[in-house]
Amino acid sequence: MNDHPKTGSKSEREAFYDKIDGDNLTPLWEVMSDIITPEPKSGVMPYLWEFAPTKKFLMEAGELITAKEAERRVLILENPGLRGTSQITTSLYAGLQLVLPGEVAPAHRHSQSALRFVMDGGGAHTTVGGEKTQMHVGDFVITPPMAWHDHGNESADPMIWLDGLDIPMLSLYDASFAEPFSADEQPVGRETGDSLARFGANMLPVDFEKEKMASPIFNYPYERSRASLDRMERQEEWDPCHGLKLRYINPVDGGFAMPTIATFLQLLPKDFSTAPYRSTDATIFTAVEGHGQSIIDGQTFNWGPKDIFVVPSWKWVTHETEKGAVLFSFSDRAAQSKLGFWREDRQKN
Ligand code: GTQ
Repeated sequence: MNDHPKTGSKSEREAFYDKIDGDNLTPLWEVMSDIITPEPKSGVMPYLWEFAPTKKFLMEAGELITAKEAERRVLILENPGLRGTSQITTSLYAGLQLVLPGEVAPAHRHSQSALRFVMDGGGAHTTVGGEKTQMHVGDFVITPPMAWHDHGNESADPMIWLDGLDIPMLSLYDASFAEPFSADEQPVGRETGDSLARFGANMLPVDFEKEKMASPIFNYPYERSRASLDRMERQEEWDPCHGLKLRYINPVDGGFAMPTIATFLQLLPKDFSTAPYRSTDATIFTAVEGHGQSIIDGQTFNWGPKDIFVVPSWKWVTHETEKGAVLFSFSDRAAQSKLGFWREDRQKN
């Protein structure tokens, strides 16, 4: 005999919730399906920032405040579904940074990892951990956690790059530390190109032992990555969902170049349409070359060079292009993979 046990009425339950509320207790069964969802449920919205109008606003900001006064003169790309949070996705921050000719963005360091993807301009430099690198359009540059970094522009043109940081992840863990350097610029102690020579030739210094999680290479020049795609294109072996897609790696262990953020460069050949794809890592894309169209969760976004768009977690995406295109992208896949919950799904044709 299994008599249904006697339980409380709705009002008795509510009275109970009120009673325990003052002791900072609350019933799981009222919220369980909201917090443990059968599929990702995100406030992140698909969105595209066109480069030209955004650059105009950034140049206006250039007349309002100096890089030094601002510390970093950046317009944050805030997801329309997450306004007021400085987030482009739930776990990532992105912004467009402007350094005008002659300016210095003063040296500081923080526990957040940063990537720069160079968008526009004739040349600027960043110094990271005592080595200076020149930045050119399409270069992917890393600032590892707690590495001193300052940026400068000795060229005649304004320089704009896309910043991607794991700020929301550090906030989630309450693990943010930051400090200024004692001068605007840190001393340069290594030759430009030293780390690329040591670690970027498919070789490692013979007794090198891994100490840090981030890649010891901190500038991945576009010229090199593009040349690989160019050479591979001749083989005409396309991934149905990605075209030709490479991930930037830490040459020491083959993992992603940054501990938390995964970065990719992909080529879509002429007259190519990708098969529907979704993954749990909401992804920020920017076109480096070419024009195309992406359908994200049923919404169509047309893009050209330097436009930036965001694909939320677990929303279907397809890309297509007529004349061919190159896309750079980044996401929190590096973190999700390490933590064991990253997932992807490909629609079978
Ligand atoms: O260049 O160090 O967009 O510290 C946000 C925070 C850039 C930077 C950002 C930063 C930086």
